[in-house]
Amino acid sequence: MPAKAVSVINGDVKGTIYFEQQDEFSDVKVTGEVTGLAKGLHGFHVHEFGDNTNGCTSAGPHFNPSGDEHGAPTDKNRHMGDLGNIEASGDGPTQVNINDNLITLFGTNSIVGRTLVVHADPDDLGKGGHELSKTTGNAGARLGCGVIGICKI
Ligand SMILES: [Cu+2]
Ligand SMILES: [Zn+2]
Repeated sequence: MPAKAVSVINGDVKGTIYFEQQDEFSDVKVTGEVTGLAKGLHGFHVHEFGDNTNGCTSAGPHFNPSGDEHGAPTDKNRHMGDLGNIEASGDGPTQVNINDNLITLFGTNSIVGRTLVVHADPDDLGKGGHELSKTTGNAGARLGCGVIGICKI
């Protein structure tokens, strides 16, 4: 059975992002768009909690069930929630089109019920040498976020 989820991003930036997975062994396709981003790279992560009580801050740290360090989506050692960056052209909505082989919509490590966050700054993918590189990628403020919910297929 395929699974589908959606996150409606709100805050200083807005957007709608879909997650689709054919079965528990396949990649997750992440597609959609975000509006209101300044030109450049913006960190894009799944954070641990589906809690927006105090805005995006309440979403907590990057979703990291394996206890790894922050990294790039292509790294072996990464947080499960590390989806890297999205790149805004500064002209029109930012299209998102990511295939990820670590996040899942199935089982105990499902990202459903957690929060998707878009950041003000580039994620340095753990390699920036900043004190925050290995935890957050030093991606700065949380510009917008949305809880990931089950979506009609
Ligand atoms: Cu983040
Ligand atoms: Zn991370």
